[in-house]
Amino acid sequence: MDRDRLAKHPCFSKQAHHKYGRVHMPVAPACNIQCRYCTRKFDCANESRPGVTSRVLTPSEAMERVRAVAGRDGRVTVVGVAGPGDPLANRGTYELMGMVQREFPELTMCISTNGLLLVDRLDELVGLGLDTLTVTINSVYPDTAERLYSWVRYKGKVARGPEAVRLLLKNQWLGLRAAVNAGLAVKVNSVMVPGINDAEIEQVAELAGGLGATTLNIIPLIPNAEFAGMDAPKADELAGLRLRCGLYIPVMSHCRQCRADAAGLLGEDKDMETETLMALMGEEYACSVAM
Ligand code: CLF
Ligand code: SF4
Repeated sequence: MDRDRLAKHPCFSKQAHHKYGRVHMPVAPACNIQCRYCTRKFDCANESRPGVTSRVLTPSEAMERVRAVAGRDGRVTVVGVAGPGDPLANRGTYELMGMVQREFPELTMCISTNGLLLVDRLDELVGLGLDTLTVTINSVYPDTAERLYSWVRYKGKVARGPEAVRLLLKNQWLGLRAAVNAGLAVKVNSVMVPGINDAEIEQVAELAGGLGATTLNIIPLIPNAEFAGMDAPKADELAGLRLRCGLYIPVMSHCRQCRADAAGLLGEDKDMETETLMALMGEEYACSVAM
């Protein structure tokens, strides 16, 4: 991974996030697993705040948006796909990557995945110019994972229980190692769920750091779906866990839990409809000034 690109990535570099932004393309509606904290009406909870994406885009529509946002705003250095489902489970992700690679090779391509398909799709992703990758890994042990995931669909078969989570954990950890070995900068996201995996995230940190991941992002649970009645972690619990994990791997602390259609600097997001309106108004204003 090119160091200059990483230095301009708002998530991988804390210094960069005041100056550089990203645009997320919601081209991935389907998901191949069910996290117990996710309701499918919302953006992927592993990477996104639960605000519905304005709409799902086709790859061609997404490309129009890349031209409109990244083509006009030099601060946007990264095109990401982070939902609303799992990017690797949707052909639209790969089609969009091919288009971005041809038209905007200078932009960093970033994907966030649950990791189930990572080993299978890694060569294709690297061939399409992937630079940075996030894998959400919430546990090390199957017993814990069973409390976090209700099913996994792999190669057309739906599995539940120990068989399902063993497959998911194996693919996540093997995928992480393979992605690092392929030269990608890899971030691990862990959703902190009090009483279920909070005591295990230090082990995730140790393993991920040992395998060469670049950074760990601990995301506090946003209670939803089966976990709607649970408490989110308290700020001091989150801060303490981040400190302890920092012994093993650099820990990200500036994540904004973005929408799947976010655009601009982190935390400055507008939904896509507002963005379109602003662009139109900007054009009209420019025309009226020129006349
Ligand atoms: Fe998007 Fe994620 Fe890439 Fe960043 S977001 S796919 S790594 S370009 Fe960043 Fe947003 Fe946090 Fe994600 S602040 S939710 S860590
Ligand atoms: Fe939801 Fe993302 Fe989990 Fe899929 S991977 S169930 S979209 S949180």
